[in-house]
Amino acid sequence: MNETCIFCRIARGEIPAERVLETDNVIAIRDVNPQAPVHVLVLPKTHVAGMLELPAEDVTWNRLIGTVQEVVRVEGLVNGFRVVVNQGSDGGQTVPHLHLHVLGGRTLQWPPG
Ligand code: DGP
Repeated sequence: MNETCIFCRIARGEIPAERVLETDNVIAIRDVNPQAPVHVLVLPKTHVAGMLELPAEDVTWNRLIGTVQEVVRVEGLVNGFRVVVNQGSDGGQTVPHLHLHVLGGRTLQWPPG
């Protein structure tokens, strides 16, 4: 855990967030600044700075993707959705704790900016 990381603090319950789903290892919360009718962040409870800090074989990836699938189901995204990881400064990452954005509920444009 990271004392000052905002997503660690949300995971610990120190900062409120609307939780969509929670397992022992992963939480799914609504983004405070939604970019689509459904905008949920899926993140590990333990601190991981970004994609490159989590080995490909780590079971956390399965847990994150499993939670994305469950979010899609409970949010009823039957027409599709988008999963995004913003990584590093060029990728537009603002919170250095790995999180998957799940966006849906409208037709999404491509390419992103
Ligand atoms: P990124 O730019 O990919 O690092 O996305 C960070 C997202 O986190 C951004 O869309 C806004 C969201 N966010 C930042 N602070 C909070 C917070 O305190 N609560 C919630 N629910 N979302 C937050």
